[in-house]
Order: sequence, then C-alpha cells, then structure tokens
Amino acid sequence: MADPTVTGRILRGVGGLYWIDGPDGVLLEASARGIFRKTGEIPTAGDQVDCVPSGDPDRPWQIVGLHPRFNSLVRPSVANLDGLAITLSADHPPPDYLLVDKLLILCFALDIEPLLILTKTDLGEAGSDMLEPYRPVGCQLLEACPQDADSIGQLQDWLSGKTVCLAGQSGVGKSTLVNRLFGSEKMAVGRVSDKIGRGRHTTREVVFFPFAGGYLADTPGFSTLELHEVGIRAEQVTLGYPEIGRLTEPCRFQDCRHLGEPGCALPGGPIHPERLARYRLLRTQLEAVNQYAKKGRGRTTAEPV
Ligand SMILES: Nc1nc2c(ncn2[C@@H]2O[C@H](COP(=O)(O)OP(=O)(O)OP(=O)(O)O)[C@@H](O)[C@H]2O)c(=O)[nH]1
Ligand SMILES: [Mg+2]
Ligand SMILES: [Zn+2]
Repeated sequence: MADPTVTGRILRGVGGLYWIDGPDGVLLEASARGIFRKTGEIPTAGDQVDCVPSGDPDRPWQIVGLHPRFNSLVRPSVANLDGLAITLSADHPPPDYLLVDKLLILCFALDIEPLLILTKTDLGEAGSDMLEPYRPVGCQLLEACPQDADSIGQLQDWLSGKTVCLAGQSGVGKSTLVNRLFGSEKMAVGRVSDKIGRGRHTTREVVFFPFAGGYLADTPGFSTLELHEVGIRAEQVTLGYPEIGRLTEPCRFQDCRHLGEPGCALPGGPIHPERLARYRLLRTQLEAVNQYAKKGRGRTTAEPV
C-alpha cells in the first residue's frame, strides 16, 4: 500500500485544530492528539509537518511528525520565518520605538530579515523623518499607505517568495495592509480608541496565507516583549544595532560594552542618539537580569527563543 503520509505547512492552529497547506495547495484539517506531549513540543503556525489520515471526519488528518525548525518566535508564536515586517504607525497609536528595537534584536539574533513599515503617514506631520534613525541599520524601510499602490507594490516585492509575519503594536494597521495586499477582506480591522489612542487587539490569532510564492501572516498586536523571557542575553543586544559594528574608529577598550566607558567611539558615530540610548537601556536591563541569575536568586529563561 502507498505511504499515506503527506507533508504540509501549518497556516493556523487554534484549540488543537490545525489548518495545513497540503500538497497542491489543498487545505488539510488536522489534530495533533497529544502525541507531542512527551517531547514538550507544540506544533505552531509556520511549522512543516507530516500528516496521516485520521479516520475522524471532523479532523480528517493527524499530525504525526514535526520537521526541525530553523527559528521560532514566542510572541507571536510562529516558526520558520524568513522575514519579519515590523510595523509602526506615525500616530494613533504613537510609535513604540523600544518595541521596534527589541524586535530588531530578535530578528538579527535569529537570522530573520527585518523590514520596517511605517503606516498612517497621512496623520499629523509625521513622515519619512520617523524612520531616519533606522537608516544606518541597513534593512529596508518602507512608508506604506493603503491608498498608495506604489508602496503596496514595494511591500509585495519584498514579501515575494518569503515566509513573513507582520508584527507590531495593536492598531498600527497590520490587518489593513493584509487586506490591501490581497485586495479582499481577509482580516477584520478594528478602530483605534480615540480616548486612549490604543488599538483594540482586533486580531486574536496568527493566520498564514499563501502569498506571492511564500506565506504571509497577520498576527495579534502586542505591546510588551521581555527579551530575557525569550532567551536573549545581554551580549546579544548589540546584534540589533548593526551600526555599532560599522564604527570606523574602534573604542579604546576592546571589550567596550558601549555603556559610557572612557574612549567609547559610539557617541557621535553612525548610531542615532535615541537608538544609542535604547541600546544602553536594554543592555543594562539584561545585564541586571544576568547578574541576578548568577547570584542564584533568580532564574533566567535560557530556553531557545
Ligand atoms: N489614517 C489611517 N488609518 C489607518 C491606516 N491604516 C490603518 N488605519 C486604521 O487603523 C485602525 C486599526 O487598523 P488594523 O488594521 O485593525 O490594525 P492592526 O495592526 O491589525 O491591529 P490589531 O489587530 O489590534 O493588532 C483601523 O481603523 C484602520 O482603518 C492608514 O494608513 N492611515
Ligand atoms: Mg489586526
Ligand atoms: Zn564603546
């Protein structure tokens, strides 16, 4: 008898029910039935999995194998990303640059290509200037406006052939971009509260869609991301600031942590002063966590991200 196993990509997993993009683009509905309990692994969106027929008409397939991940994120919970489209809005909600920097650190630590998207440039006098501090990072920067076909075309080009997630605060317009890219109402869009200027967490789950030869996922917006909780160590903070590696003049001390040591070449270098301040804040915070863990009073989460 022919081997009934098929391999596919998880598009969405909610309440133990998985949607899998199977061979020839056929959608398979599957369960995982606790077989991964022993290993502690939970299949998640973006995972490559092997499935066999289950005999259950409600969930006709069963996931029996999980392919090794080349990376994964905890928030949003996704695996095997080529790119992360970090989305921030010019206003409403006001941009959270610290969150952007944290996501950049994750990208560079996990070998995920970042793209910075600035939305809502029609609001206030915001605009190109807001992304300027990120130009020395070297990643692609994009001002996206749902009405501007040009910017949507550039976004489509960048997404082409990749597995990508949109990530960022609630209300920045991630689902609006997804709908614009597909030209249809794939995702519900929510209003941003006028009173507090915050999004309403309209998107509640990660959903991948096959798109432009790859996959694109919308994700729930979030505001808190603790780097130590996702396994990032103090020394890795530097990864999120590639400008630091491009100093022409070295710091006086070879092991300079760039926290204000004498002869540090960073101030006045290619890094934007606000980015430098955030680098120092994050590095100092993570060093404090490391110290605490070393003294044996606490525990860091050294699990892989
Ligand atoms: N003015 C303006 N409003 C926009 C733009 N893009 C999106 N919006 C509005 O912003 C609000 C939030 O948009 P969503 O697409 O739901 O935002 P989201 O990032 O998916 O939010 P969550 O699902 O909560 O994470 C909606 O009212 C959109 O119409 C834009 O470029 N300009
Ligand atoms: Mg949304
Ligand atoms: Zn230095």
